[in-house]
Amino acid sequence: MLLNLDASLQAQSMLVTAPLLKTPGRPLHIISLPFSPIIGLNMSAHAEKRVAERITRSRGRVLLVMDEQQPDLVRMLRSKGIEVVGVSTGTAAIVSLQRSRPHLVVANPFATGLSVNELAKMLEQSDTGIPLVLAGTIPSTRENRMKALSEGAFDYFELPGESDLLVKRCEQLIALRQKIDRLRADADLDSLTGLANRRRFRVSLVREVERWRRYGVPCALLQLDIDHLKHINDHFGHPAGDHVIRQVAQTLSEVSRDNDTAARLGGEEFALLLASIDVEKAGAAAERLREVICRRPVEGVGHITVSIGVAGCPTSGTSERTLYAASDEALYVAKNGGRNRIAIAPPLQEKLPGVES
Ligand code: GH3
Ligand code: MG
Ligand code: MG
Repeated sequence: MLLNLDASLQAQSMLVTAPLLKTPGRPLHIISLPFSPIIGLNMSAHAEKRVAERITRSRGRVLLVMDEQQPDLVRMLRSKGIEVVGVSTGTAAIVSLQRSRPHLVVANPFATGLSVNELAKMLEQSDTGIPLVLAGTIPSTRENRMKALSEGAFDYFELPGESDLLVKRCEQLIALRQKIDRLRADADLDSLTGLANRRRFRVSLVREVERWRRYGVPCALLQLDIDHLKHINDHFGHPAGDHVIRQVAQTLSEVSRDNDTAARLGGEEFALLLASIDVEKAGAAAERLREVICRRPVEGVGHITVSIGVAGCPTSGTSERTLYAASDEALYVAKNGGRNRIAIAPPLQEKLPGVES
């Protein structure tokens, strides 16, 4: 947890009693407090955890759907650097799939409770389109292979005789799957800052609001806009303006937790979607974020400021559209109030009756 919310309990209580918090405005380029990160030790531990996770994620993951353990096959796959994330029977495969997020499924077509057709369809329809390969002890005749291909699998291999061929095919399909994952990740990134782009942000917003609808888990949306960037561009040049944008992005990325989404929505506008957090804590987090950004000088430019609009789900909106609109309105309030401040969207009850949530 990088935004030290606990340290800002005082600010939180202020937010509870004041739905529209405005902090005193400070003129541009004047504050020169030393940069005191909210990140400190936590930051490196967090970064280390992320690196470790990335390394684990970069290894191929295979889920085996078989009635029996397959020690020889598991050993062969491991010797190629492929992790076997589980061995489950047909009926348990769905749960294992969600939990282990494999790159590839290898299934015995005769495993208990398994319909190859259904499994293939389910894998294809999953978010990432996970390929399926069949393997078992019946002979790999032309007929059996043709049946596997017709049912949506990538081939059928006879065990144990064709284990080496199966492992080769696993390596090939995992490499392809990882390439698709990389391309997809790139397509979701903003090229100037490396943050999520608007497209990726929309997906996250839908996911978080859905989590509220299904499980009652709150979330909050911060919309952040750099103050007077036009002036900075005019005064210091466009590359300096780019540098400002990148530094704000860097701070956003440093303060986000794994389940948060930091995005550049376009130009000098950003969003930080905070998962599992109520609007009071989000307000305190926004205030700390504003402080961190304005204390951290940008090389060649000096101190910069940002304005932030905060809206909580369900407090200020319970759909993607209304939550976004509420944080947008709050940002407008912060700008109009003099910039270098945060504003929190008012609770829905305070709006006129009949206003859609
Ligand atoms: P405000 O405090 O009202 O937000 O003022 P502002 O100057 O930041 O906002 P305004 O909407 O008037 O202008 C946005 C500026 O942001 C102008 C535009 O050139 C600049 N901008 C947008 N995208 C980029 C970019 O990618 N790089 C740079 N350097 N500037 C950008
Ligand atoms: Mg703007
Ligand atoms: Mg701006």
